[in-house]
Amino acid sequence: MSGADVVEAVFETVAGAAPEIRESLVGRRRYEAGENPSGEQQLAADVYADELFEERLLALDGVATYASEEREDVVEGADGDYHVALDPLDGSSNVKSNNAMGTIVGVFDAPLPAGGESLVAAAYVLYGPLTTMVTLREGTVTESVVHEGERHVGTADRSLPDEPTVYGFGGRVPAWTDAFADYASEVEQELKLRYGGAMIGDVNQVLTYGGVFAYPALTTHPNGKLRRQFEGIPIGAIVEAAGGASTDGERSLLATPPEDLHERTPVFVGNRSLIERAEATLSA
Ligand code: AHM
Ligand code: MG
Repeated sequence: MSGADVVEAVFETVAGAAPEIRESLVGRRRYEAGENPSGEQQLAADVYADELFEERLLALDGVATYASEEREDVVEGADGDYHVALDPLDGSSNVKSNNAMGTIVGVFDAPLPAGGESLVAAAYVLYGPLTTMVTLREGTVTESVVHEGERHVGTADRSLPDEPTVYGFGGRVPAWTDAFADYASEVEQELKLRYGGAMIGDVNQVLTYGGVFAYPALTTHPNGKLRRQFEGIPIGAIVEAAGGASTDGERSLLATPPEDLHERTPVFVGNRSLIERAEATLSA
């Protein structure tokens, strides 16, 4: 199978599973006994989504391994040249309050952990009032509506509006660094707050309206909360391909490969001018 065929098969599989993931939430809003490798409590819905994607994606020709935020190690499949990294249910704590959630996918042509230079395609599903899927392949960002597991293309070449409108910043304000608090107080004067507790929901607002989403370094958690492999790199790549920019505070999220699969990183994505200002303020 060519790389393009493998990517298409991964996207088709993820879209095909989306209605089942949605349906699975009924009755899976309770916490499981275990924790994920980042030490966070797992919901039954996290575990279900992880197992479903593992089984379906490893069954595809060309997919050699599967890694996810919900399991310690990379799982080997058959031979193949491609490696998929998933956040099966991003923002899953929103299941209790019935707010948005997502699935994040990165397809790499090198064994995981792997950085932005090995990313061949990325996508996310947003379980909102509609199920939508945003894909990045060959430099183009496409938004589709997922209906009965099929993608129906809405916008074929998605790009951030030039004029930014919204922002959303994670972490408790008392845990923000002084430099980040300075940046936030400037942005607050210019943009409108939109924060939903699921990165995918918040990033999709930035893609739609322009602006900036950040989960910064905290005084309590110097590398922030989000994971570079599963969240930072795929989302950084999508926003960059849509004409925006990303940073970990110093450089593009795609510039530094993770040393560890579950490594955390500060994440900033949005309009280039806002990302450049973040880098300037944080390094001052
Ligand atoms: P998860 O992947 O375990 O669900 O955690 C990541 C989520 C992001 O979607 C979101 O941006 C962040 O956690 C919200 O965290 P907080 O509740 O601290 O605002
Ligand atoms: Mg996540």
